[in-house]
Amino acid sequence: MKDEKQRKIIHVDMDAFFAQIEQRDHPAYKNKPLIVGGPSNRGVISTASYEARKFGLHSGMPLSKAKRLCPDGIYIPVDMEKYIQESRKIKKIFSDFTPLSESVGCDEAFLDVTGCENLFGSALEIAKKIKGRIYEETNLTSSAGIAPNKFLAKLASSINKPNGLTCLDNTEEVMQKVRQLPISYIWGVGRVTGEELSKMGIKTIGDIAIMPFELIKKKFGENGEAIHRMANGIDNRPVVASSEPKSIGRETTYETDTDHLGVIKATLLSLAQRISKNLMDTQYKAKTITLKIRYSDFKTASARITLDAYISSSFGIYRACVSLIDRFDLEKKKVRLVGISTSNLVSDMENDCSLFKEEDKQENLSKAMYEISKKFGDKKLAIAETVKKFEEYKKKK
Ligand code: TTP
Ligand code: MG
Repeated sequence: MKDEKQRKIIHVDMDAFFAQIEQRDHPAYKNKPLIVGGPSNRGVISTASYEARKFGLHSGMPLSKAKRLCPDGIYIPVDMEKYIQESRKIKKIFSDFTPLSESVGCDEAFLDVTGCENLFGSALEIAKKIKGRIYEETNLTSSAGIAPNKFLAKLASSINKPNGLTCLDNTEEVMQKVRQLPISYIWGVGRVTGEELSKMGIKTIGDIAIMPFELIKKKFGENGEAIHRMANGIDNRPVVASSEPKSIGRETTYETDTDHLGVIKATLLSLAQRISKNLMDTQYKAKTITLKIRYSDFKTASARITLDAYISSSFGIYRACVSLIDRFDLEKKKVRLVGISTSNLVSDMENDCSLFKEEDKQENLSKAMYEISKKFGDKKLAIAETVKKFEEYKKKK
């Protein structure tokens, strides 16, 4: 990590992301209080357009309350698939400017552009170019902040929204203004910490900055240390490049080649369970499932299906594979290896944006099983069908 003074960090955050996309796509929603949210998000607002924010509406507010505050607003459900497409375009633009781009949610990222000056110009010029490219390619506005650390960069992007571009250096002049801001502007100060601090009479960033470091550390632990440092404009956290796996898969080679469909299906279920666990561990979901089969003559064939929804359940992966089985030559050839690969992945960051509809029972069941196995170990839980199929297989051998 470079010396704090030398670092050039840009934070980019899309303005009213979901709402802006809908306003772009529906001229009738332009300049109107638009509220995106719905039942899949447990009846709370995902986001409100800037016009709706004037009525006091914000993300996380129950829709029932929103409708009281803004009865004439336009209320529409979340269309996550659409927002993910836009999110991907934006992330691609970031990666064109620096490999050091860290996603923090579906619509924002930190970019460390230290040393990129020779390629793209100063950090300010880079931020302008990024905002320009985003607008050109998506017709959406974003806000960017430029600073020597992450805390100030995020603060910078948030203070002139929408369509802002702000530089904050950790000079005394800047810090004087920062100190006047409420503590909620500091990362890591959520509702609970905020209330605790407020009980101690701490309201602004400046209030916390002058508190003895040891006191804040004692009361809030590591989080307190970070909060105190940020209040003093210090934040040494590096920008960590987000690495997205392209696919997650597993394969098995049989000790003895088989043509038994039951055995192959049992293998698929077992592989699907392992992949499902891996997806859940890493908090990914997949949309494309590829089934690979190597025959006893070592020839390999594969088939894939792209589903309508993103899944991580073993049932879903298994079902997709079974739907592909007819495409293979299992009547004439024996099978040596079976593999499943899941791709077209979406990550937790999109999950943050309530991507995954809670109604899917199998996804929920799978998640519940995953939680139980995390607590009590894998062996306690096995799907009855897998056990049965493997027992049949063992008997046959
Ligand atoms: P944010 O960047 O926090 O909000 P925003 O882009 O809507 O508005 P701002 O201009 O203040 O940045 O979140 C990005 C998207 O994530 C947002 O459009 C909707 C979604 N989201 C939720 O679904 N629930 C939430 O509680 C929050 C905070 C965001
Ligand atoms: Mg945003």
